[in-house]
Amino acid sequence: MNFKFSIDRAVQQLLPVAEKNNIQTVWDRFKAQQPQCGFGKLGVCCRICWKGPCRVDPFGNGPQRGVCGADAHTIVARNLIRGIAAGAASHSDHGRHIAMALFEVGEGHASAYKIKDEAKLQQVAKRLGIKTDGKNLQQIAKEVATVSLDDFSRQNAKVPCQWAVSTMTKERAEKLSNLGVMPHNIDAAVAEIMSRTHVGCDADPVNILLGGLKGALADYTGMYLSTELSDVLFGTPQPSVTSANLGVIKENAINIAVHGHNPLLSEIVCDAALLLNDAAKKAGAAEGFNIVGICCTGTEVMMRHGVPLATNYLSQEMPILTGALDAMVVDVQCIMPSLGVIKECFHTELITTMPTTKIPGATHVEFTEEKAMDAAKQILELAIEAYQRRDPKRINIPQYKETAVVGFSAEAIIGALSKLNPEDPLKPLLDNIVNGNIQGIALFAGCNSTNVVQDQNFIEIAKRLAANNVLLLATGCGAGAFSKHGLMTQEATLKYAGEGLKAVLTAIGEANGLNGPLPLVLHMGSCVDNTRAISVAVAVAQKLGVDLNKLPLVVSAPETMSEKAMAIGTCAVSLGLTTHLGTIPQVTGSKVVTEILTDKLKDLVGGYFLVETDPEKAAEKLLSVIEEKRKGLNI
Ligand code: XCC
Ligand code: SF4
Repeated sequence: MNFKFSIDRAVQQLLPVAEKNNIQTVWDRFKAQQPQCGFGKLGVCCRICWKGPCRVDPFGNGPQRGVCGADAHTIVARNLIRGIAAGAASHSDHGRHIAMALFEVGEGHASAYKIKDEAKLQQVAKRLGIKTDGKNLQQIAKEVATVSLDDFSRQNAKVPCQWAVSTMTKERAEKLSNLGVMPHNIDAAVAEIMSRTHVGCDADPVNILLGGLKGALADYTGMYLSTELSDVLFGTPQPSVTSANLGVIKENAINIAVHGHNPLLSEIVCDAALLLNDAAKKAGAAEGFNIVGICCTGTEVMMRHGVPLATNYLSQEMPILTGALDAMVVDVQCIMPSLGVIKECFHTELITTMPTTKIPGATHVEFTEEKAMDAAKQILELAIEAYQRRDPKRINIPQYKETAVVGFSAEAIIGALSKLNPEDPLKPLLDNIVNGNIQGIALFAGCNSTNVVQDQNFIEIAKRLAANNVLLLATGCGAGAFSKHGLMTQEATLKYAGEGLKAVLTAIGEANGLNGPLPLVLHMGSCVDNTRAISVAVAVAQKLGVDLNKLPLVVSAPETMSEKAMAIGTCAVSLGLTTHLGTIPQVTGSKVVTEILTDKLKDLVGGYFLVETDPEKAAEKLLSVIEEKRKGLNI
């Protein structure tokens, strides 16, 4: 194979193992798919009804309308917002599960869970306008859960989702309400997208895209409550030191990877592993259980417990190829069906846990809030059994791992800043933005994609921005990339940060008793945790008395692929942020849609998509956006 797949050396070491064992990886399947359908890539293929599939000829020679008369603009817009709806549904379904668990705790059920962060519960209650005087924690939890669940069920369209309006700047909330894109009900916004894109409904691309913005803001609502209520139940992350990449898998331990997105089960698996560690040792594993993470579930337990990250999305098949992974426990989203095939070649037990995510070849251990601990114990037993089947001759653990300082929740960042100025923690940050030590802030988010060399865009763009004194934040598989490649370390700050940025990170680090700076990239969590970054941005904007679109803050999703990423990206744009995409979105078959997304939205909401596949050019463009925003603020 003559093209490079990944800059991750652990992946590079294991690909020949796959080849030798005749195992197809994501990259083999990508190659087998070439050339991929050009109509699909442009977004001009419609399969919405059975008169189709219809496709519009992008060169203008063939048909320009589908059988029903839909043109390229209608088709592209409809396809895009259906993706946004799926993304919003995924994030908010995750949020619903967390809210339901909190409700159960409030009712005195779900004994595996408790309220771990009382202060956060109080703070959330206050934000949602819930009176807490004289109420006990359980009551408050129940009311917070109820108000959160109202955001899924409210029928009065005049009352907006409370998690949305209470978390953005006032100007932003008003702007979005006036545009008619502020959701009143997460589920209704998703349903509305499905209904308006049914055959013979909305055909106006502008109107369709506005429906997409509303869906993206429903996504925002679901993400926000997922993060905050997870903090209430499992604790708000604080900085800790851990490590990342396949070298975290241990030969003399029973290795269990937690993979997916929802922390409800993985949290309990971590608890149970501590309880039952002796059983693992008795089975012959000197180091007991070793829990490692993949994708966002991995990130959740990494942020809260310092569980090391095995890998991010695109290389999720690799842990099995080490021959030392005894079980992979998956919940929902971003889990490749290929895992069920690949694990057949090894001893690894693949365990699905959610009724909506079953995979052929996997063992299903159903998870419920009520029986969470039982499920976790059953999973550990399956892992012990699998460990007995392990073939020592096939073990091949790439000895690559990097230190990663993680756990930068908004609270942790404000806490660190408060060591410089206890009365006004944001002031040191603002002062340094104004004096130019920090030129701006970039939030890296989103996935890996086979369309680019894995992790490369993240690393290249980040290094360039850091050298130009941009403060870097990251979530999701982007954060996974940075942690695997050693950019979440103090050494990276010393090596790559520009002088101004280095001085600021060092001042904060030393005020916090670190012998040196904060890490170069601050790990803010999983994809739903993008709202952590937004909460910091909103606080900064409020302090400056401006709306979000005025801040020298950019978002970059350089390897984006999932429908959730479409929703998050559109949400960032709706909030007023310039959002870079490093893969070509499947919309370019419509000039109208492309122009709206990359340009016209700027007038409407202040944010827009900046598409640039070349990492160097992308960094330059992001830097000029930051400069333009600074000029706008007269700094
Ligand atoms: Fe999935 Fe969250 Fe994308 Fe990673 S970043 S590939 S969505 S795991 Ni969310
Ligand atoms: Fe074709 Fe219209 Fe049906 Fe789409 S909705 S498949 S364009 S007939």
